[in-house]
Amino acid sequence: WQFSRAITRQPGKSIVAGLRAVDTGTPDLALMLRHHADYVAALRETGADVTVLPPLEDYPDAVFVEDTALCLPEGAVLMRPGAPSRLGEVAAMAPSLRPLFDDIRQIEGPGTIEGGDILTTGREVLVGQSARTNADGIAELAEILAGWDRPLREVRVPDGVLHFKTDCSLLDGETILATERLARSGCFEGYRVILTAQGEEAAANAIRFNDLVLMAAGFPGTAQRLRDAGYQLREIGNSECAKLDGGMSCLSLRF
Ligand code: CIR
Repeated sequence: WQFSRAITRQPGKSIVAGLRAVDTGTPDLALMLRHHADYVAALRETGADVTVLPPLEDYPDAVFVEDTALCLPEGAVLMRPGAPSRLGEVAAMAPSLRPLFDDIRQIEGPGTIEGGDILTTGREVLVGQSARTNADGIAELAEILAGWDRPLREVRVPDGVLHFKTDCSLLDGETILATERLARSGCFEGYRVILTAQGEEAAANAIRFNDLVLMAAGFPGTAQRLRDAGYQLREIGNSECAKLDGGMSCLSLRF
C-alpha cells in the first residue's frame, strides 16, 4: 500500500456504452470527470507521481485501468480480460508501462484474468475466480509469480459479484476491508477484517494509497468504522462509475 506512482485514464464520451450487470442509468460524463479529478487529486496529495492518460473512445470501459495489468516491484504482468470488448485495452496500456518496468510479462491465453480479481498483500497474491477470471488465466499468472517468489492463492468470488476486489480491499499489511458475504467464505483467515456496514457492500472497493484510504462517498457506517480504526479517509464521489460496476480500485494502476 506504499506507492510512488499511479496511472489513470480519463473517461471519454463512449463511457455511456460501458459494461454493466444491471442498467441503473446512463453515466453522466461531466460528473464522472469531476469525480475522476477528485480521485487524481487525492492520489497526488500523498506525494505520488500520477499519470492521467487521455480517453480511449474505442474502449468504453478503459477508465477502469486496473483490469489491464498487475504491477509489482518485480515487474508488470499484462492481463487478458475476460470481457471481449476490453481485450484491446491492454495493448493501449502497455506503452505506458514499458519505460517503467524492466520485466514485463504477458498473459498469453487461452485463459483470461482481470486485475480487479487480484489483491496483493504483504504475504501473498490472492486471485479470485470470477466470470472474468478463469482457472487457466490464474494458472498462467501463478507460473509468472512463482518465478518472482510470490505465492498465489486462488479464491472464489461470490456469485453475482463482478470481481474479487468489488468486495474487498487491502487497508494495511494485515487488514482487509470486506463485505460479509465474501469474508464468510473464510478466504481472509489470518488477516484482520473490517466488515462493511449493513447495506453498504458497495463501500468495499476502496484503496489504501500511502497515508490515505480512498473510498466511495455515501457510506457513512463504513466510513465511521474506518475512522474508528484510525485510517485517514478521503471520500470520493463514485455515483457514475458505480453505474458501470466500478469503484476506487478500478480507476488506477498503483506501484
Ligand atoms: C466492466 O464490467 O468491466 C466495467 N464496467 C467495470 C470494471 C471494474 N473494474 C474493477 O473492478 N477492477
